[in-house]
Amino acid sequence: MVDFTLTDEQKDIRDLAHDFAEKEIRPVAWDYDRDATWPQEIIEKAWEVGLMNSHIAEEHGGPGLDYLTGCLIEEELGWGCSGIGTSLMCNGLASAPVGIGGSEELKKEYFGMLTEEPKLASFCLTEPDAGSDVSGMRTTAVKKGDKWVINGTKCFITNGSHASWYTVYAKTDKEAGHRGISAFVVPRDADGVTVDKKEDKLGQRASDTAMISFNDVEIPAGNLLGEENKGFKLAMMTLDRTRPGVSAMAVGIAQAAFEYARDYSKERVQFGVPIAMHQAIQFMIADMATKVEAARLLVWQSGALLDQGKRNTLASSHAKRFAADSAMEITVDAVQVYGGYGFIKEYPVEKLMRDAKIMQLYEGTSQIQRLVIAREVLMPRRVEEPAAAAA
Ligand code: COS
Repeated sequence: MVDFTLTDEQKDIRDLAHDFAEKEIRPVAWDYDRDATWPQEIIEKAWEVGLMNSHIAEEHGGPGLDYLTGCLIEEELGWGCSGIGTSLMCNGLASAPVGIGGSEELKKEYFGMLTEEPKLASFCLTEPDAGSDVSGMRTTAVKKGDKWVINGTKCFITNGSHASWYTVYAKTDKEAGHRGISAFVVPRDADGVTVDKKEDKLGQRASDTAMISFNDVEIPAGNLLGEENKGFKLAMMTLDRTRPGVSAMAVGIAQAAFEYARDYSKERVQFGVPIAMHQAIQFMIADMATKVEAARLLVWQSGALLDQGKRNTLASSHAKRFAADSAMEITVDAVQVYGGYGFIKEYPVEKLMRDAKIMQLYEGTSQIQRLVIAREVLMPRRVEEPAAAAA
């Protein structure tokens, strides 16, 4: 039986997140966007009410929520403001490799940092010359006695300026391509870690995006995540787990744009009637509604598969590709429904259009999702991996 009914607990958490988005995020979101202000106060409040670190298991101090419930939270926060939502949710991305490959000691120490205080962590994969092509990274980690020494530069790191620790990917065998990458936990206060630059962005301006350098950074041997040279797979397994959530955030943006366009079309009068009476507008609103529904169902499917302990690579790429592209299309159409006013910052939808763009870029571009989908559809591959455990 297929049943899309949420449990009472899931409904309660979704309502909590919606309420938080409506009361704490929406009233200030446009100011934060204009000024690119860091939402520290909102992070502290969200942490206080239990909306952060949803996947961290109870034994490590988190709520241990399932992935589908995490998606419900992300959609609502994305509906409030996806820039602030990205800042709130980034701990999930940084934590996932620790949850999959970290030792018990690492989980205790680094998850503890996030659950005992409203602290942040970042995921450092991308480099100036290695975006979609992860194997092209140049950061290195060299074993010296009981330490690893890390050198390199990572870019586009969400929450990078404010993180207390980083999950860092580095080459441990330069000749071995994707089979020569390993992942590590690096504390922010280690000698040689520097935040070089904060990016000035088109959208999601309340989120922090930074360039981080690691200059002869020494970390204990035990900070290796999983096995040496298995970091590429760890990154792919991480993205399988986090793409449902980021897709949910795209659904949140799309839902917000749809609601604004729907309501405005009933108020704005042209040719003597509300523009919602014109079929050209009705069809745009109808297409927005269908895309939001379809994207949400793909998101739920990709999260539910994880909760069933099943591999969700194909489902999470379907969700990410469709939800991101739909959010872009819907926000562009929302601006169109608003007409000239849609182009003016005083009205809400141009921000949503700018915010939506990053959904087609981060955590794998829409083209990378199509690549994954094509491979999974044309040449299905058996990938052995542990069942999807909570972080
Ligand atoms: N889970 C587990 N293992 C996986 C996997 C997954 N989802 N996807 C691939 N693998 C494994 C493969 O089985 C293969 O294993 P072997 O070494 O045993 O052969 C290995 O990883 C390499 O896979 P593949 O040949 O598909 O790798 P490619 O170099 O062709 O890269 C893409 C694949 C392009 C899909 C990958 O590099 C990618 O996702 N890039 C985008 C990265 C990204 O999202 N960046 C955004 C920044 S993070 S915010």
